[in-house]
Amino acid sequence: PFLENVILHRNFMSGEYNTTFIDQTPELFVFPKRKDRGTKMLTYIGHTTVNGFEGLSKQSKPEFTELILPKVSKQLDYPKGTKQILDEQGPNGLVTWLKEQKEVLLTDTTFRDAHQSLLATRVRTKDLVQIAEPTAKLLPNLFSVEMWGGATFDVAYRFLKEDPWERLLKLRKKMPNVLFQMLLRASNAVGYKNYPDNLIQEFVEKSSSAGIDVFRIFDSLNWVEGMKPAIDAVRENNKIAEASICYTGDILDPGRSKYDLKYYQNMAKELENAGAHILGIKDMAGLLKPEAAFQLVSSLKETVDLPIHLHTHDTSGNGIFTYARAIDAGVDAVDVACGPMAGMTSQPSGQTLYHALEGKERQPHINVESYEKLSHYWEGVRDYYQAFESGMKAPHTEIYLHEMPGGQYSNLRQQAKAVGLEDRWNEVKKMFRRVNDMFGDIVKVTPSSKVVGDMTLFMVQNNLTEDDIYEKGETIDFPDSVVELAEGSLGQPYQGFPQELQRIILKGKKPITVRPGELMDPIDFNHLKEVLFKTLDRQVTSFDMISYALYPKVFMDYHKFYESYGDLSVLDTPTFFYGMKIGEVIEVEIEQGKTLIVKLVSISEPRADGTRVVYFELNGQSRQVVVKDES
Ligand code: 3PY
Ligand code: ZN
Repeated sequence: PFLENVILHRNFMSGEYNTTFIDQTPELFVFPKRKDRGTKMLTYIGHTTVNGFEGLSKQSKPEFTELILPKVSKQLDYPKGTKQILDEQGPNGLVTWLKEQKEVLLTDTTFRDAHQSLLATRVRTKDLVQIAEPTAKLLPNLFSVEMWGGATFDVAYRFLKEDPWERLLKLRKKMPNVLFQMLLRASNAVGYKNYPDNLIQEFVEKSSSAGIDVFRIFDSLNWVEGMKPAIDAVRENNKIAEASICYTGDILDPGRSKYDLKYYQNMAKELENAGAHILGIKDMAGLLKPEAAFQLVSSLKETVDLPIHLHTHDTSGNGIFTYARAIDAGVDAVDVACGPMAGMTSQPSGQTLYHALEGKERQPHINVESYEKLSHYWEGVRDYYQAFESGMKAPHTEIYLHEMPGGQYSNLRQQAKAVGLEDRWNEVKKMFRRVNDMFGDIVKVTPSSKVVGDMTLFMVQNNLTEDDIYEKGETIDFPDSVVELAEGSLGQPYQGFPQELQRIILKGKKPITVRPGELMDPIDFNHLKEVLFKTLDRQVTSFDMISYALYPKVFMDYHKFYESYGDLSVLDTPTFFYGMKIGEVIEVEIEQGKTLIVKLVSISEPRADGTRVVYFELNGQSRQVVVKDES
């Protein structure tokens, strides 16, 4: 272990020691701890085998087929891609190049939104890193790979017990040729509330240096004012600001005049003036119908001089048709996912789009057979995560009524189930739309969509009607998130929050009208560093500081978990979720060239104190761990 840590590293010995070095190689700063890695890992496996994985009902490990990794030569150089264009020509050079392309360009979202939308964001770094090099070599013509942001950050720490920064650094090494794209919730960063401006700046700077190239920035209320600090920060770091409009309502419906073409044109112009390099259209719920896509893209093309990048979700089943019409109208790039991770609440399939555009001038220049090879891998990986599937089995056109974003549908359903409303799910969906209308027909995307969801569950659970809210509202304690929205803590909704309801919710408190960031004290990073140094008992990276500032409790819980169980990112996914079967043998490569062979031999009956002894062989030596049986 000594050899791998910092003291003998050549950069350290040569004196080139700085914080970037710590950030890029945090593993070198981990010094041996008392409890060895093997024991920690066996404790985790024992615990998971006996008690199951937190949040999943306990079941014995299913049989999975072996993953099929496409063969690509390690010796073969990476073909040059968009990353080289950005690095050599800068953001403006890249934008010029993008505008010159005849064919439609593709962003692949398999590494982020696809699994956020289908599998509750649960795909682990290991399963991404294994396919990273083949993806970069087989699909070098992608515009970008969306692989970070949105919910990935939070879920990585909270549920997968892994560090999202490490994911970024590892993937970057394996994919040096294609732009990396992330979803940034403007002043909400990768969280659910507004943060101080200096945290947004620090976040953008450090994620840029760790490997993000394209920042898709959106505000959950489409409030451009709230997006400016993030856009400025991205520009300062010489990266691409893809400032986005969140599409809501239906421009084809004359009854929904709040969000009409004019509204979107105005917002696009504002974003261009605010410094966008690319204009994103973020159709987070999949509401953009084909003809609407044609009209919207055509008119935005006339309004701004920016490339346009369209993102949709295929929930209704209309995704490909929507893209085809947007492509007719000249959209520059669209988001797709690899076949087995596409469709339904995810993005439309890249392969399907390729075939749909056969015979068309703008068919993307990708090797579709390569995409199919990657599909074989993803079919296998998706099975690993079957426990997190949303249950949606067919195209769902009701989306046009309730307007829930792709990632929220399964989440809210789970939340409804957790509070005993599973049988009333149809009512929940209806109420979601009711609440939208009560809130003045509001843009619904994280975190505003979560507020609509919270209010919905609150009303259904307490059997409250809309009339009840207006009649008895003074005596009702509303969920915190609802109060925060009404007081302006997430920013300002278009045309304001309905005043009567705002008064009822705020009960005399005055709402703010300025950008929440203007009222917040900046984060004192030096102080944070000291606190973390004392608590973590190791060198503190800038990444740790940002994560702690965004999610103090989540980060600390992750840290405690790591202290007890070590680095679990090395475990294969079935073992991570299901533990082991008696007699099973697994191999765990804990670092390059160092593999542990683990066999589960037997598990004792529960003892008087409620613990069980789990007997293993570790590299042929018997080892046992004591695990509390929580059943
Ligand atoms: C997110 O913010 O996580 C989203 O994917 C919104 O669509
Ligand atoms: Zn999305």
